[in-house]
Amino acid sequence: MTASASADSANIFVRLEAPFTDQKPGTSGLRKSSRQFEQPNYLESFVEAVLLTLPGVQGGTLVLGGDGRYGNLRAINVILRMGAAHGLSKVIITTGGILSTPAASNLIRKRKAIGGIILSASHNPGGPDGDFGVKVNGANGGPTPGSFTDAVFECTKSLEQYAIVEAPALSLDTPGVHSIGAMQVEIIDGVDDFVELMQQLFDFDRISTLLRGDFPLAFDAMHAVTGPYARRVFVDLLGAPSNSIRNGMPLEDFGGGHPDPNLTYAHDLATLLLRGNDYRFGAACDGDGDRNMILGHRCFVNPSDSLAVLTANAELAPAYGSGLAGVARSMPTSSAVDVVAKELGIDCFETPTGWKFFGNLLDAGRITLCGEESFGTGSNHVREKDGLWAVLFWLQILAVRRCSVADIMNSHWERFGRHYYSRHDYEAVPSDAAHGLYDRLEGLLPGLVGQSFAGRKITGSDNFSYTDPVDQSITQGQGLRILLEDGSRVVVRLSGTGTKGATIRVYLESYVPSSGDLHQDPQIALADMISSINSLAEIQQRTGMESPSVIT
Ligand code: VG1
Ligand code: CO
Repeated sequence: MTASASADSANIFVRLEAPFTDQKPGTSGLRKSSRQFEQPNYLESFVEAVLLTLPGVQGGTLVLGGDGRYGNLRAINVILRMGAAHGLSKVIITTGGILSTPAASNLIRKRKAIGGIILSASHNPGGPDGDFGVKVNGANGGPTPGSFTDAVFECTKSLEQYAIVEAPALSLDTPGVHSIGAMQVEIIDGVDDFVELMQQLFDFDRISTLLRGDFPLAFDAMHAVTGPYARRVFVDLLGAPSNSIRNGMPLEDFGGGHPDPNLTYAHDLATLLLRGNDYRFGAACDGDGDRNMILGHRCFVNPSDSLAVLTANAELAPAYGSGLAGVARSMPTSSAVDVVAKELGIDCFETPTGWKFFGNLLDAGRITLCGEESFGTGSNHVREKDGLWAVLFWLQILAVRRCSVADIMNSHWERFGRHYYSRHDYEAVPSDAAHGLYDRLEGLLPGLVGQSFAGRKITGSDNFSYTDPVDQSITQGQGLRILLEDGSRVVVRLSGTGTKGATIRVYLESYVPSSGDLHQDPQIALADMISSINSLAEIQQRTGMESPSVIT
């Protein structure tokens, strides 16, 4: 695409030959390959639409940073110059442009910004051949709602030009205050405010005593954004040995890895904990620091269970000692937390996938903790999921209870029963095949009730729809559910964060009461349901894949 430019005082208006028509944000922001973002004017088009749509840009303060992936610094430079052209009074940016998603959420709230732009494709790989992304958060610090992203998308489709100023690239090496035209650029240390918040929530002295004792920990930052945060927290403040942090240096391509903290992509860490004997606790975070994986010696904590455990033990953390207002989980997340909430006598909400749906409940004070099966856990301290927060919360519980992670899981299941859970992802499926499978299964749903599935009767089936309890907005088409008589269920969804073809996610859940067998391999406990959904949805035939690309 070519473009022509004309200058008006300091502002340059660059005309687009034709608008981009593919800038529809997904589950969390606009996520595309780095190559797509490198097309002339592509990033600029989206940023223009954001700056035209976000309330309060004139004279407002914006928080800006990213996970350090390839394209981060170029995008920061473009957004600063466009922000100046659009009349922002201030942009707060962090040294090196390194800013985790939860730290950004905190800064937006603390500095009363109009919102923030976070440059990240989260857990997707980075580099010239990887992915890039732009996430836009609002004044509450959380992901902007669907109504906002829809408006941005509409704007991109008819955009004729964008406004930008000329300015040399700023060095982000050290904190300081600069200006671009009338706009102030404040460069701050991105770790300070976040760490201060964590110190308010948890008992650092107590956790430090644990870590200085015989409690070797391995934290894998996956060469992504959490390295500097983890070093400050675990090594400098809590006294863990320096080599506790693995892959702690943020790299533009994440060292060629896939910064997704699960058993497949954080395989080295998983092996250390699940097969070795050197560590008692392991954790990893994703590209932008909002996801977490928790491991104990020979013990993997399923994220749905993690939310339930944090809820059941919340009173052990200073910040949550006075009780929880309520909890929420995304629909595909297991009901493990529901059982705990019931016992505590607090509300438990079920929302569609994606953190933005928790925002209203958090803002309204209806919930304190929330989480997703996709390794996301968080609380009302920010409006994003928070990987390091979850790790600290686990350490807080371990510091008080003085037992192993496996002990915590076993005692939890003995008290509440166990929700066997697994997610099967079929990645990079040709889009037609994935949509064909999904549409066909949706068509089958009404006829399924009363039929047998995995030896049990199907008692319900639908495409999940959500009415927000706070603003009554309705969100439809959030995933196909097949509900069985014993409370087991299968959910099938199409991912909204992939960039290659389509990703089919199959979520499987089955409950065993505390009197049942609590120690099976989930793949075995769920085997009947796995084979039933595979044949019902014709997964192998339609995807051409013998097995899922990722099993959690
Ligand atoms: C995935 C997860 C979802 C999460 C989203 C963003 O979305 O399933 O639970 O909120 O990623 O996470 P999808 O549509 O691909 O299933 V992140 O770490 O990218 O902010
Ligand atoms: Co993320």
